[in-house]
Amino acid sequence: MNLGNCNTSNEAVKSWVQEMVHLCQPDQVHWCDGSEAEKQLLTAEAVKSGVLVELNQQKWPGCYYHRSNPNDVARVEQCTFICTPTKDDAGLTNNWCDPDEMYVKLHDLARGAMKGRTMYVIPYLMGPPGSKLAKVGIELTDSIYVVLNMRIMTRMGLPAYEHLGLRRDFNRGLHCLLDLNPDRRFIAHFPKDNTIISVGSGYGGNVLLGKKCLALRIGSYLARQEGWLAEHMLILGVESPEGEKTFVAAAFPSACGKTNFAMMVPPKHFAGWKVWTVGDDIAWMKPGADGRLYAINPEAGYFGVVPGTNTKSNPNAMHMIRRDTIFTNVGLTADGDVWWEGMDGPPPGECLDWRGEKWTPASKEKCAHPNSRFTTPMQNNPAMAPEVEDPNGVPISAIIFGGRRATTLPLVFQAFNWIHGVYVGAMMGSEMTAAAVGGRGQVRRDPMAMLPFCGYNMGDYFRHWIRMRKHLRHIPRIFAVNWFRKDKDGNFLWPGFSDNMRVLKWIIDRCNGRAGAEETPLGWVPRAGDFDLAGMENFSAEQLDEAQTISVDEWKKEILEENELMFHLHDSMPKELIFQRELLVARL
Ligand code: SAT
Ligand code: MN
Repeated sequence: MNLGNCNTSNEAVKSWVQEMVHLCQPDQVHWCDGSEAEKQLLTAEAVKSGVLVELNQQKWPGCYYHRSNPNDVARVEQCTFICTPTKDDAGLTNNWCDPDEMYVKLHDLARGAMKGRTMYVIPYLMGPPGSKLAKVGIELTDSIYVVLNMRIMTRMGLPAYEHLGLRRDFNRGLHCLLDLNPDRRFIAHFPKDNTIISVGSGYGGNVLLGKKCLALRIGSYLARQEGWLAEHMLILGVESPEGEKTFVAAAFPSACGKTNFAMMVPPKHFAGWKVWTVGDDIAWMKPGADGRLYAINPEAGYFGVVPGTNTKSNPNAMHMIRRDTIFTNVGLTADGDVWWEGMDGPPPGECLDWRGEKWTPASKEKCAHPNSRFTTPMQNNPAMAPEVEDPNGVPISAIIFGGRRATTLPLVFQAFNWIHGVYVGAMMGSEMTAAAVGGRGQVRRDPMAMLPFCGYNMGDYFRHWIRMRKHLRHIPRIFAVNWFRKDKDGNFLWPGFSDNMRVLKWIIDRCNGRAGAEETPLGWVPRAGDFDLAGMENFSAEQLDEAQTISVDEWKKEILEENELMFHLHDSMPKELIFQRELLVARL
């Protein structure tokens, strides 16, 4: 079979592509180089075939629109598998399948699946060129949309081949659209083989294989073997008016405002302060020679939730997505404009909704899908940290765990020490969002926001976290936050968005030994004077107290709800975490 105009001399890459070409039988093979000319060519092709719609180029230069199949708009956890040699290796929080069985099933589905189509070979690098933490993947796909998104989300083409050289340790990713039948949708990971096969979906999280599949599921597996951490965390830097920069990493479940937090503009009161974005979704972290924990962002772009994005919630994002952006599943007007719930300004009189149906402001349905997304290069972010290209990464002073909780969890507290912090992260609960198909609003345990993304047994993952402590001499402080607590009438107790800077300021002051706190059963919390509320309109110290309330009754319930996870992971749960729970009960 014709391999086309192959652009690498790496024999391992060539022979694997050959094997997959033989399996999928595409009409053509296109080896992507990541160039501007290639982008132009593929974009034109995607517009011609209707995969992309060109937006009004005056208003949205370089921007395009895509609508996915209505049955294919979010990650599907029930179709996601970790195929380790034993079920125990994957653990009860993952779907497991025997690798041989899964290979047979998926190769059967992939056989001849690209007949009449083009196979694109996407070499991509996760992480800054030259970084010891960076990894190479090759994704084979028959979706031109995937190519154009991967081009934004990763460093595609030459940097990948250069990093790989003649080695064979690249991630092998195969993606076939098939006919998008949800019954034949599988996202399967083979951690031992550093391999991913995704079939039957065209949606971001299922098919941009560098992101959740490689950077988190396979990444977390490799991280444990190699002594580092692959986490579902944003990375940001806070710069004081004096020029001191403090970096923090923060884990939140999908669609809980990670991108907004990572790109935050401090409120007026914080004149001279600046927040820099290193990453908005994923952190790869490893202890450095100096005993500090260093983090890189393996990605090169943002795949962010669109609804609710406006000049108040995220002014930097509004600036950033004005150009070079692919919008997926938002509303589209006849004159090439886009709209979504929560955008600035009034809605259009009439447009097409995310399904392509006529929509007016009187419609009952949402115009944009709640999980509609923008894909944008990080270079467009006016607050992108220059350190994002540093192969050594940035030193992390604080790790923050957050969830979406209407009750129980206070606005902020600091864990007593590393192991206590691991317990706090491990027992995190959050209300489910539109980022995954299924039970929206229900609280579920989402340890370290990694429940859908940990590529091996969650108990072993906690143990790995506990062990990392030994490799660190300057231990990041660990915090828990909850921006989403509500009063009894259902109103949010904390304004959030730019005011989260106040919480962040207390956190970095704690790390730098400057802010006070008082001890509570949960951990250290700011006292009235430790927390800067100046310049807040309509917000009083009493409201802060309410947001910070620790109710023993609510916590009794919370600890009982942790049982589900404790039972689930009983065989592998580190005893340290069971002791931490006993200590919490004693303190309460
Ligand atoms: O859809 S993605 O998985 O890429 C985003 C997310 O759920 O965090
Ligand atoms: Mn995410």
